[in-house]
Amino acid sequence: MTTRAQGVIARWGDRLALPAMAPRISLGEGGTPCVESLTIGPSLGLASLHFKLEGLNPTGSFKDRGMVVAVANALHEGSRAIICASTGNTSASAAAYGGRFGLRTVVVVPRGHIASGKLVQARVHGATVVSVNGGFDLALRIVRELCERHPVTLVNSLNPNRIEGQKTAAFEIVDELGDAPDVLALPVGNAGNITAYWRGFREDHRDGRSTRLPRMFGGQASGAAPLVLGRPVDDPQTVATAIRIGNPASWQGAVDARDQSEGMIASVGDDAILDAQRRLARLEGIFCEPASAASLAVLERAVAEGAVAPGTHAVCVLTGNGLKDPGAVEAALTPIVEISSNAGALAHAIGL
Ligand code: AN7
Repeated sequence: MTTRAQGVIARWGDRLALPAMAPRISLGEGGTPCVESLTIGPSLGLASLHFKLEGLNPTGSFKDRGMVVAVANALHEGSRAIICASTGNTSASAAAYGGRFGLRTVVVVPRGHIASGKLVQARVHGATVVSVNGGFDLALRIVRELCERHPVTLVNSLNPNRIEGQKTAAFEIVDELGDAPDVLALPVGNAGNITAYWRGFREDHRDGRSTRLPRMFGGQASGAAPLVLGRPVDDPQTVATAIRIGNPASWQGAVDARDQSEGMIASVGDDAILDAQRRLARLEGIFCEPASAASLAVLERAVAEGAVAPGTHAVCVLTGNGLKDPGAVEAALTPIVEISSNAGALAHAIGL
């Protein structure tokens, strides 16, 4: 029996397309809890709702699952440097693993649209941080071009090792719940994760580890919803900066996951995203980042529209930790009550 502390490669290595001689590295990623909803799931009439807390990975997002596999393969191939374009979480993950395993790490981010915590992570772990005057799609384009000319390993999800590592989250859900859920809801940005989950669930089903295949429900922010519109978006906008992406690299993977699973990719407004984020925090005790809350928002939309029936077993993937992006919630917080330093003033302030 392997444990969380040993990481994704130790636990799932025999089910990953990773060369046998690649180093078995880890930062303790994976093994995240699937926590049952106490309030929101019952209020939606669901048979069960679980939240997969991917914000509890070492760098605070699901990206670590794929990054460890991509970095293991980069080391195996003798690479000395890794690079990615990122809306924030990939850069934080690349920086941490690159630092730990002695690789030069370069991250390219859209200027002014990265959550503060993610940018601090990339820098504190020692990555070279470069910002571009444009969005993620531009950053990815120039990074890909650079990788064609220079011996630097691309660790965006175009790197197949990333998707391989990320599919392990589906394995864990099947393990923990005893079968696949009826519905899996998750945010969709560059579309690597929905591609990875669908692969993981199909492999479990093929291998007899699950009896069901879940319907895949993807949430895109309404200002950044290329997969909903069916065409790239030039200037995507959303408060959920992690999924501020107009031309997803894994477009076909997302469409296949949606269509083969008889699921849906729908847009949700920034207001619905922030409202879902706030209710997760207040009612369930879970602080995820805005993009992550798009999973709940899209599930709620599907229930409201009758696309998900009462009695369904659902899982929402909460992809990243809310602490990364305090700026997104600050405006809506109730003010701190200021008092002078005595018990009488305290009692008065709290209505006693
Ligand atoms: C919290 O870090 O694209 O659909 O560069 O950080 O697999 O892209 C992040 C994406 C969802 C979307 N939730 O996943 C990046 C980046 C969070 C994220 C997504 C991201 P994909």
